[in-house]
Amino acid sequence: MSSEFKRTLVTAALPYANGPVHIGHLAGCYLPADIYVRYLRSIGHDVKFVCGSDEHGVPITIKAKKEHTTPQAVVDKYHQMMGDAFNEFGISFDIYSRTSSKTHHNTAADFFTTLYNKNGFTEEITQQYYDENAKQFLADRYITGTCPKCANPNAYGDQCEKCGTSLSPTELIEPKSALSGSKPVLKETKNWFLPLDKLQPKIKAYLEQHSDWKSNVYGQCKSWLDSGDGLQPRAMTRDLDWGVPVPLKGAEGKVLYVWFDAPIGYISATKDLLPERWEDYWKSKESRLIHFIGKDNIVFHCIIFPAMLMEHGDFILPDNVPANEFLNLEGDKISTSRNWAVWLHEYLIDFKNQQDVLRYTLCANAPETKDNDFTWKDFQTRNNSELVAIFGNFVNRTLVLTQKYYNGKVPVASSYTKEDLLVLEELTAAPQKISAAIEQFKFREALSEWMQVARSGNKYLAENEPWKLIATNEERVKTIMNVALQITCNLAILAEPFLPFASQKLFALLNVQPLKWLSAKNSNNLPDGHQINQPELLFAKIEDEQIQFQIDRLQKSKLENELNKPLKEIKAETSFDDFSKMDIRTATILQAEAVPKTDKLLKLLLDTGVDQRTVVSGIAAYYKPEDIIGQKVCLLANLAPRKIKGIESKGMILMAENAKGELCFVSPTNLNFDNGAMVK
Ligand code: B3M
Ligand code: ZN
Repeated sequence: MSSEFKRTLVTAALPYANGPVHIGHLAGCYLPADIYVRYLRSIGHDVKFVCGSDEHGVPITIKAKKEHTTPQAVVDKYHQMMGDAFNEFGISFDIYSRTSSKTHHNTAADFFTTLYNKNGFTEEITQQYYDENAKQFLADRYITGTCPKCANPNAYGDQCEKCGTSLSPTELIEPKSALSGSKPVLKETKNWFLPLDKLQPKIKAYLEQHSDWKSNVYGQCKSWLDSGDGLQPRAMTRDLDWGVPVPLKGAEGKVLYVWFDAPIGYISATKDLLPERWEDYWKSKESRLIHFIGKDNIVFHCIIFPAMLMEHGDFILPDNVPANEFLNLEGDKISTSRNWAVWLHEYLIDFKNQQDVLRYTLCANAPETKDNDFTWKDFQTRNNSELVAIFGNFVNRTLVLTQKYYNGKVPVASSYTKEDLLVLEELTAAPQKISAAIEQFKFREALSEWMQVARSGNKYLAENEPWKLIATNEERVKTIMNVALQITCNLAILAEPFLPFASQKLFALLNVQPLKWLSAKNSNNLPDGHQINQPELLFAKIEDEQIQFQIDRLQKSKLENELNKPLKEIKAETSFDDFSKMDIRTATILQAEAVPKTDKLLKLLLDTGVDQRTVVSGIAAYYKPEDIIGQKVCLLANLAPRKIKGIESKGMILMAENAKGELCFVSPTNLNFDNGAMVK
């Protein structure tokens, strides 16, 4: 750890309080932040870890509308739920605060006022959409319309989710207010902008001092700066009624832009945590500020927040922003609205007390440099083949043999072989290797170095076979078991940042108080004769059925979701002339029978009012022949005849098909309609 800094403030992105926490959140930001902080604590560095709920912004007001409740009720519910989930997964925040708190409102308003008094904003009058029925300005998300790029009729004022284009509300064709459905009108409004264009040179200089940042982060920042027109002024206030009120006369009905107030939430949380000492962490050159975030928040933490801090003048700037990429789930983007996610509160029910398994899998597979995929199969393999088969197996054999041979007392190592010394050397070199990786935010590498220690331990036991040697060379077995026990103890120390629950349990089994990182440089942490406790398993095998259950649940939610979605897209335009060529008319099924040697086809005899004819139809999966005699249907009567399974089929019965591919008849609602009535 570089010694130029006396202390470190670590922040993790403040999650929007509008939904529960899923594995993508954990892998993207909270888990790496927690590993980092636990490691710093273990080496004795002065570190504070702050987070909290982001309780402002339009998504929360939209959620409240949907649930017919107030934004406050929404954030109260999810603030509690998210805090609990983090806690249960061992995310060891020193404080989990919230941006609706009084401290935060005051801090954010004061910050704004300071910038305002320093002429840090430009005032601009712009035209914004206004809903005359609802009597309010509309946030971009509250306006829908047709995408000018891909003609999707349900694009939002900030983005078309179909083609991914970023939009501004005025680009939408036929805009509609999501509040009242009415056509919004453009109306003038005044807002305060951060002149990022003017600040660009300062921001550029700042970023260039940090070319050592992770390449995915630095690259994204560079492309913002270097893109066409460079940075643009950005509104820091909004016409909205949910958020921190703009502390200016004449700004009634306006609040601070959520991305202005949210990062100030880190400051407010530190104030709540350390009312007397918070400034040490924010205003001293000896302090280091590190933001853990997901990649969609990079611009706000690397450009906009530093710009705000620079303009304010009292604060240090972020020293590093180790953002992760995204975690996908079973090959698909995680999506709250499509319920394509693994929710932490659900995981805890299905895998009780197995938080470390998820922590391990998410870290081993973390999206550190590129998007990555979580699969349940991989989760099972990581548990069964690594945590159980390597780490768990090694620890358990060591503890069980110690009980069996020495009644749980650490035996004395009388003399080491060359091989023993090599193993011990590797062991005491491990903390340095793991530290180096963690300090560079390479958590996957760090974890794999840790697992390497367990692997060597496992190999050491397998090669030395103390269970055989015990019959012939008792002295040698004492040394072997002493070495294995020292490895076990150091594994507990080094596991702590990654697997805090297993680490704690292992210390308890070894009957020692948790030791700090530096102790892992020793290979004699367990003194001769020290009494250990009865062994217990650290990890249990995860069975195929458990994994299948999870996969089925995901598939089910995918299906349910598809059923609720508008079905397929509307086909390309057709002309009325083309439509009129089709002779569709009502008919009645007179006879029906299965077509032999097929499971899909029925042979039907129809009365069309003009003739009787045979039609072969692929509906056997949905209707039994005996049930559809007398059924009124619609028939495309002039379709060219074709032979199906040797039967001449004349025409096609119209069927409706849902997203699951199920079929049902389309038929006249008035059963008195004669056969042969034209369908137009
Ligand atoms: N709430 C966005 C998010 O949850 C935002 C982060 C704020 S960090 C200051 O992804
Ligand atoms: Zn589009």
